[in-house]
Amino acid sequence: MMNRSFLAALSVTAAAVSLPAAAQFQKPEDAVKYRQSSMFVMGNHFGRIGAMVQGRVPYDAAVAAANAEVVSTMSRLPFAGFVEGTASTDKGKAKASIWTDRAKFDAGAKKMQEEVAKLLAAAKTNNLDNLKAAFGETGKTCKGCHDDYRNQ
Ligand code: ASC
Repeated sequence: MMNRSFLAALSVTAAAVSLPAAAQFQKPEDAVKYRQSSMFVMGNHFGRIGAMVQGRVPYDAAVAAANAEVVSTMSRLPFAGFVEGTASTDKGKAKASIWTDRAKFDAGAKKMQEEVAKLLAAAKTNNLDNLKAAFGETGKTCKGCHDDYRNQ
């Protein structure tokens, strides 16, 4: 039953989702922290898959798939944190070219998300060779944007 408070709650939710990214953060540092945190968690779980791919820990298909699920979820988060005014902040390493070259940056993000989707699919095949191949392709998309858009 769609009562008034349900509809009010729904419209609040819709507004939160459709607000510009900048409005989700109280200050620029929060946006930087958000994107760094989400990428940190993504990298951590990607790295756990890497440890299996590289034979540093035994291959366990269920563990690989669970980690790929986290990578997949996290892969959707960082980009809301790339708001204007956060280039070269004290803590951030983002290059200003992200904002002058935003379409290319966004295309790189999309490519990464597509490869992560393939990584998740590969993880679910329970086949280490599939996982290795998808891990390599995904890693290239991480590195590509880091090379272009992250200060060392
Ligand atoms: C990782 C990680 C990255 C990528 C990149 C791949 O585990 O944190 O940024 O892989 O190093 O080349």
